[in-house]
Amino acid sequence: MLKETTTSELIQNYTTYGFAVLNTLLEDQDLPNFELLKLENSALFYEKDDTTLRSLYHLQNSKHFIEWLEKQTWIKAIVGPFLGPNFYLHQTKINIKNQDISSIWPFHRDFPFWNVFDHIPSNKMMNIAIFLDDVNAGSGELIVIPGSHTEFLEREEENKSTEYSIDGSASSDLLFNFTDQEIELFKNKMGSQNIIGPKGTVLAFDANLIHGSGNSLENQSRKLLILTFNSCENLPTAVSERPEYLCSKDHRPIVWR
Ligand SMILES: O=C(O)CCC(=O)C(=O)O
Repeated sequence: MLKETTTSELIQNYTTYGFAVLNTLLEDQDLPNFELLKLENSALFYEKDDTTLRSLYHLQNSKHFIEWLEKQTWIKAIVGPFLGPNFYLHQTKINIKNQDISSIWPFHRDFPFWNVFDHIPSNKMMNIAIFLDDVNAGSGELIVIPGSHTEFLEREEENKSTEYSIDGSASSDLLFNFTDQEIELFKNKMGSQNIIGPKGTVLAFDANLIHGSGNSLENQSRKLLILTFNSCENLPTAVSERPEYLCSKDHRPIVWR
């Protein structure tokens, strides 16, 4: 089990750069079982060929997942200082990377999806990403722009009038993305970091951090579990039109065992 990490360094990195990689790994036996999650009623999202699995959403449908989650008290220790004692799962998914170009995630921030489409008022949210496989350079690793969580372009104001679509929410044709020039500007100013690491690596990242990933040199190269938490003090102000698997309507706080 991951030790309940002292949070001061994590809080400092997370606040300054918009992300933090934990200094301990989850052991194999402490990771959820992907095959069980796939069997237990998760929502499956496919690539453009309609055959290759891109993402498994709404893991909350799985008894195995809930039993696993309730035991991860280290999550409470990391997320609690930012979101307060009570928070719930807004979205869960496992992204599976492959060689096809449609496997990319264009550079984007997450919070516009949750604010504009799901009516969550403020960014009292946090992503915890857990590597279910080793992630190497070229295996479709996540790339982040450190510090971008507090730097916005003026034109991002227009995001507020974007119409939602399923493809625009979960495929490589993602809404709220940036032009190549905009990303170059951000990278020139702030640099970028490729997040690689062994299976069991844990990354916490801010919902406004600009991040994305390319396709992979290998097939089925890595599975990345992403848990998105929202504070119970930051409930949506209206009901989202998006399906339950993209925006959970269950706002009960997680109970830790
Ligand atoms: O799996 C990835 O590489 C990126 C996922 C992502 O950016 C997202 O789910 O918002």
